Amino acid sequence: STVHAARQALTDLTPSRARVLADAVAGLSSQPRRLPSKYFYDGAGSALFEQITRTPEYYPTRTELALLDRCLPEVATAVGAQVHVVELGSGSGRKTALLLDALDEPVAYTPIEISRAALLASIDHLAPALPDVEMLPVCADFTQPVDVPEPENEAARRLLFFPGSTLGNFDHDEAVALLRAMRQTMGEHGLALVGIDLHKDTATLEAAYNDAAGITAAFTINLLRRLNNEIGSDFDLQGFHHRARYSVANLRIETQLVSDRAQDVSIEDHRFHFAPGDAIQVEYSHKYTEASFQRLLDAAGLQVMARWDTIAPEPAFGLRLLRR
Ligand code: AVJ
Repeated sequence: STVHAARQALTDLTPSRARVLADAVAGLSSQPRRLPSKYFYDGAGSALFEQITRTPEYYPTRTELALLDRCLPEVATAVGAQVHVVELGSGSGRKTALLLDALDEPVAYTPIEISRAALLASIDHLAPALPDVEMLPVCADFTQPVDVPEPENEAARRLLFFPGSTLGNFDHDEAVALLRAMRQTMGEHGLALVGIDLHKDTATLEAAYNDAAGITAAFTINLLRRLNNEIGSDFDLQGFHHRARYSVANLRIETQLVSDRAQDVSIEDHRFHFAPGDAIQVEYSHKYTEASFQRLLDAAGLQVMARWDTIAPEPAFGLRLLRR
């Protein structure tokens, strides 16, 4: 079956236990303490993220879906026929379905996703409806170099798809490195469609990362559960709480796990002491201005070919079609 074929074609570069362990120990040994946000996304974390996207406070997903609906016909015209879509952090593939539907003869789809469970589920969903699209899933951390599989149709033009403002999880230098790598992956004639959440009032932003039902808090705490399961750390899941605040100076939501009391955490031979109120920085979600995004593009050697922005009173969110 198509599904079976997709599973067979899976390129599996899931981060190893040793890698997760080394990153966790390095991050907790540094000052300020931090843990990489990419490790939010195990099977449970990806499922919690999908729940976040359905909370009333988390506006980015529904806002971007509506914006995609408006802009995809123009994107399809700009990109032309015979496209190989390469998506970074593809998650559930909900936005991909819209994109592949809008394109003229998409020939291949390469989702690059760190959560193996989310990746396989997305292919199981997408493949049956798109029998003519070659599915080339890659389970990998897209911040590391990834060889994009070559589709059978070698003439296909690449379209990189990076929605959701996932770019916002990276600081300036990381974002520039990622955009440069994307520029390379696009090739001379490729394009990229990138979603960016835009700077707005603090109340709207902080509500989006502190939903009343507590799903975002559960998503943040799940990082500790994942580490306990995978690398044998002994974080007390009841001993830390989620905190997400908007820094206007840095144009980003800063999400932390804050220790409720004095406690020690062990990972193999390493011991980490936390005083009450000590924080671990776990996620940045940058919100862009025209100028802050342009700075990244200039540093990466990319140009805006077309742009779409939401219209007030919708929350501000943008899509940018990029070329070299
Ligand atoms: C999936 C990375 C775009 O940063 O807004 C949602 C993840 N974290 N709520 C974001 C997230 C907390 C989300 N991205």
